Amino acid sequence: MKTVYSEDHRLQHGRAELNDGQLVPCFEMPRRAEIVLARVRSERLGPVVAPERFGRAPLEAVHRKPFLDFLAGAWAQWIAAHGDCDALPLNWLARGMRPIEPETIDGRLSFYSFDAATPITAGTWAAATAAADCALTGAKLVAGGEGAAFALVRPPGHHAGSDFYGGYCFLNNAAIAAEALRKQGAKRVAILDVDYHHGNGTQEIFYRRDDMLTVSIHADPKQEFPFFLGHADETGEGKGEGFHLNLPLRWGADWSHYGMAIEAMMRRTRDYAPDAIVVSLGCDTFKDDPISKFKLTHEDFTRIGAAIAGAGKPTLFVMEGGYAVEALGVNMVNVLTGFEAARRR
Ligand code: SP5
Ligand code: ZN
Repeated sequence: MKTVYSEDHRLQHGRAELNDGQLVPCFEMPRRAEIVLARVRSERLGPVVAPERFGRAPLEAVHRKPFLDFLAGAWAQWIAAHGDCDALPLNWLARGMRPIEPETIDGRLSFYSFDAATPITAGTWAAATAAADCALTGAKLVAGGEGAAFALVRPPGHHAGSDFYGGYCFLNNAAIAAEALRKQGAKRVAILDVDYHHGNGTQEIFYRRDDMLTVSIHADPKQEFPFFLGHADETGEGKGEGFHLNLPLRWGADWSHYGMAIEAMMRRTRDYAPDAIVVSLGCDTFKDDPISKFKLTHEDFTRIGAAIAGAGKPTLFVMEGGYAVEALGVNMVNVLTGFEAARRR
């Protein structure tokens, strides 16, 4: 399969995030993409192609305009106030407070974000739009009959919602691609999220819709970030009721648990009979991931790819999390080669 990749991901390299009570170097770093690209090449997965540029319209199909304006202008407003250091928020709304957008940059960061681990830098907007363009290029390849494609992107996307950012995510690359697939003729799209963390942004964006199935396997929000979405009783609202499936697993889950969740994910996907699949592909379920508590092995990622191939649908893989950086190339590409090997069978 083709890999869509842009070097512009390097423009997002935050210095520090708040973790376990300390500012530590960002887990979401440029080397993540570089090690995956090296593995794509060494395993001869297929050609690596540059993205086309799609502009604002496909972003506006998923995100609210004021939020996009905020992201595009946040850095300029931040350096005018504070000089050249990463922009992080310091406080958030709680129950009883009013969601009125403030004027100052500190207030606007607080208004649009949900964590202190997602710094905005000089290159954030350029990197995030390049990632969305890679996902959109992948969607175009899949809509054009490619069978499968891989958007090798960072910053990731699945925590970003219609008007909020966080969890290292600014623009929801997978949601933007899924919406583009709908506009290019797919009547139903399934978004399968296998990142360790719940895809809260993706769920929020599509929660009232029945033309997008979202399924997420993730650490139980009672234990794990993002904490406030991803419970098993969230199944959609309005005509979206029944088209959103959450499969939370407890800390310590290994293939004996995860494999059953993957089977449930693929059963629901087959019932839905989508015209295309978008996979939010996180490998932070790996046993050595520094911020996660699942126990998947290198071989388990091959199994995930094979299971997804079983649906037999045009499939776009969009990279999300995975912070055991030295193992990330092997784990990501194992999913893709597992998919291709099963599809040839
Ligand atoms: C795309 C993605 O995977 N985003 C993940 C964002 C996770 N943010 C930090 C979660 C809290 C990490 N705490 C780990 C403590 C390890 N000692
Ligand atoms: Zn994650």
